[in-house]
Amino acid sequence: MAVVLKSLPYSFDALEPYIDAQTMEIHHDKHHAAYANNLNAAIQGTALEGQTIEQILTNISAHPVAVRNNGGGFFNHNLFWEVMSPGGSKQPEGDLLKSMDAAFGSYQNFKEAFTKAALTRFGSGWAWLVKQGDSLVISSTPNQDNPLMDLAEVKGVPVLGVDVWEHAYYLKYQNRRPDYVNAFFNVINWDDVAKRFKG
Ligand code: MN3
Repeated sequence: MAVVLKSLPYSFDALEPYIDAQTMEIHHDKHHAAYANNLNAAIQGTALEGQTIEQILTNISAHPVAVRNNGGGFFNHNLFWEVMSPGGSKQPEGDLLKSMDAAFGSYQNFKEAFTKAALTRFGSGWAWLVKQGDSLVISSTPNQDNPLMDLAEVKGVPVLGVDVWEHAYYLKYQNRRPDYVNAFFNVINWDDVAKRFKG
């Protein structure tokens, strides 16, 4: 079965002024659509057509690089749209906050470490908050890799991710990745992150 590109769960301008409507439209309708289309082209007629995207990613080292790049891109952007929201809670709460405190000492320490991961990722990639059992760690990956992949340096379940490819911020922020990452914290949907953490 082919993967399907879902519509954004909110309008293109819903995350203004932090993420601009034009970036959201191009990012979803062009970039994310291309990952979905290219993934479908790469798996068409193969045994991978019968697998979920999670199954494909957890065994990614066995598959062609086009599946790695486009499968990662397809999954990562599905997550990215859902962990952002114009509404939702603005700070982590409950069990998620407890685990965050246990892992990093405080929300503020988490924010600093996550920001550092996003800013020090050289070139294109992602920064992640990753669930490992009941614990949390921060990592970053190049290109469209993610922590579900068997070849990831830090493996686990991604519960929050920020896209630091230039296509995610260049129209509004140009070279100012720090301003974009700082703005991202205003649109994180902690309710969705908590749901992923609960599993
Ligand atoms: Mn992207």
